[in-house]
Amino acid sequence: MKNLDTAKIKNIVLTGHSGCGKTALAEALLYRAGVIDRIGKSADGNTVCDFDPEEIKRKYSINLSLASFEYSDYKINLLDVPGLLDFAAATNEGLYAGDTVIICVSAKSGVHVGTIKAYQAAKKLNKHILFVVTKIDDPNQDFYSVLNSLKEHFGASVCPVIVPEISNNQFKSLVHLGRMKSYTYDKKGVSVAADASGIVLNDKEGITADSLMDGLSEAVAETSDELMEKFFEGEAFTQEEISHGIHEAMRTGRAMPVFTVSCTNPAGCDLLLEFLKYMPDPSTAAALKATDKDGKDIDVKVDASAPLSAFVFRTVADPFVGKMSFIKVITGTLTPDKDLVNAATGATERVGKLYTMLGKKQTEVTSAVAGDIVVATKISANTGDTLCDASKVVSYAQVTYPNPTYRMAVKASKQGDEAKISGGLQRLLEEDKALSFGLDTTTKEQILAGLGDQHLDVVKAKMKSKFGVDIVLEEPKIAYRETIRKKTDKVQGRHKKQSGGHGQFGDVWIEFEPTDSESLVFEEKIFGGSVPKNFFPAIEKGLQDSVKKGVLAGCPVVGIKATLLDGSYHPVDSSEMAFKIAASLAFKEGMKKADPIMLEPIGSLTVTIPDANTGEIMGDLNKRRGRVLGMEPAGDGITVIQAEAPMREMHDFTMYLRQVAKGMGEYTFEFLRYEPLPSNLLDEVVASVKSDDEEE
Ligand SMILES: Nc1nc2c(ncn2[C@@H]2O[C@H](COP(=O)(O)OP(=O)(O)OP(=O)(O)O)[C@@H](O)[C@H]2O)c(=O)[nH]1
Ligand SMILES: [Mg+2]
Repeated sequence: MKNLDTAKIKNIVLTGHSGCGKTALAEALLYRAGVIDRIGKSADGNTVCDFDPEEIKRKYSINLSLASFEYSDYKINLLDVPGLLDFAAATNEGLYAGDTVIICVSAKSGVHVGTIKAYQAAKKLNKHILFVVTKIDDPNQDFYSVLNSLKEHFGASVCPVIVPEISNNQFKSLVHLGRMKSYTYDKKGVSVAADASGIVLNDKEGITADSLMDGLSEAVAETSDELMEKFFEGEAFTQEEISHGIHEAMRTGRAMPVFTVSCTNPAGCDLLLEFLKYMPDPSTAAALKATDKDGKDIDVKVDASAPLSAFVFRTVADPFVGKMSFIKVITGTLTPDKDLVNAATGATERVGKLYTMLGKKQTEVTSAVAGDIVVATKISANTGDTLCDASKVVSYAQVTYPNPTYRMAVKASKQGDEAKISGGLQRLLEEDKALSFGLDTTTKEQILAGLGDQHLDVVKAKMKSKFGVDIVLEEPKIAYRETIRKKTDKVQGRHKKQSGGHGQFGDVWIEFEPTDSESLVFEEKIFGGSVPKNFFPAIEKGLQDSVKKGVLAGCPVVGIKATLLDGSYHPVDSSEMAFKIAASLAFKEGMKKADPIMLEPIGSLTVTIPDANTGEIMGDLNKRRGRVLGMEPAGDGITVIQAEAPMREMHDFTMYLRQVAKGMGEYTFEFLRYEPLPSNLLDEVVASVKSDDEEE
């Protein structure tokens, strides 16, 4: 690919609900641009963008893929991202790198949570938005309802530009409202144009092209004072004014144009490709948030004339190629073999080779200008790092990632594979920022957390295919505790064994009582040397060992104080070991007499949900034995609920919330404190803890 100007680059990210046709649209655009000579399908596992074996197996996207190609004299960097919420980390990385966000909407199923999420994310990042209605060839398409729904959800700046002619519920042609021309397509997506004046767009509802011109005319009028005046005086725009106005409205982001395509029987892809020229180039896109070398907040515009700075927005850990880093050049020109500074670590870094990507296919390039997106291999920088020229160090703001709330304990299915698990997962963590992995110190389990069951299922499959390790995912254990509620009288622990020769003798009287301290508190109040001082440490050690396993379910005992009051010893038979055993006998006896109870961990919960879901979520929290502490509107139809809930009831909350709030809910949940376990749950919990212990 030849060297380019920033002005000739278009970074387009394809977003939308899962299954709406993003990967198919990338395929159709590549076909129409002459980059590929046949259109692959997700179902056949032969598309350019879904090349990962897991994507081929599952028939949906799980990774961000980049398909760069030349069209006219432009370089289009298409970023195809997953629609499924489990893979939202990749979606967010794509949204960050793209300048124009195409939100795909199926003409069959319309606006869904994925559509709304894509819109909200694009708005938040100040990106240009373009709606592309796909699947117009489908016999169950309902384009004009979908168009109304887009207007209802996203307001008056939704502006139809390319709309279908539907006759007898069948798609006939695409009408370019700006040119008032209709386009009919052959099997290869090549169109023949005809005059569309007076055309009826939908014979069933009598929708005419003229009736759709209002939105378009308004958008055109807003592009200049002169046109606005004309609009208010009711004068018709000339064809040229409309055409220029649409482009201007798109370039400036005043209107959100609506296009229509079929991806499988390609139609409309020629018109869409042509329009992509009018989408902003990287230098006219919104500035990026960054901090300078002194940590001061700055805004940076894409600018080829400034010293180099480039942001690593995605990392792939490929067992064969090594590490691949997807980089967006923000300022200057990135070239191999130059010393750069990694602003995150201060380390000097050299980029060896640079590639442009077409799905999995790499083509080496010699440089990448500001605004371009390329891949570097084997660099040490990580996702989120900025590489810069030493003369001007900046750090770009991070991509925001969803919180990994879906937790599973991870184990090796084969003994001895434990080290391979952490090695493999460390690599996967580099490429997936919505994944976390670490030891739960309370339960001693390795916990893998992600965004949902499909997410962790893919991690499991990748561990097998990339690192050859079979992992097992299980519901994590709950870290129960035991404690006492009553002070005991002094309790005896006496260990005496006479088995010929040397005997064993230890005898202690200990009093047990509740205390605030989590760890055991040990005191001694021995008078007259009934137990010699040198045995005190052994007695304390005996108690310390004992509190590791309580008498109810064998869980650690917290909040207990032991005071050694009395005892006796034998000048020959007493030993440290004998006193340790005596102390543990006293402990067992003492705990039984001190009204022992189980404690369960309680977490602090913050749930952010659409207002309409509050009733249902509150009811659900009640069923989970949760306590709602407060509920506050957070604006924009969102409510925040603060609550506390037992951790044992919350394992499936991620999937539950996704289903109830249709993907629009979020939450955080963190350990807060221990509370007594309700007595009706005691038997069930004791049995489950004991069976877990037996398994080990
Ligand atoms: N008839 C018809 N089918 C389409 C069209 N676009 C996509 N499809 C089909 O819809 C299904 C889903 O398409 P994909 O492109 O994989 O959807 P996606 O948006 O990439 O989905 P995710 O990767 O899960 O987010 C596939 O079976 C496609 O062949 C279209 O324009 N017409
Ligand atoms: Mg896809």
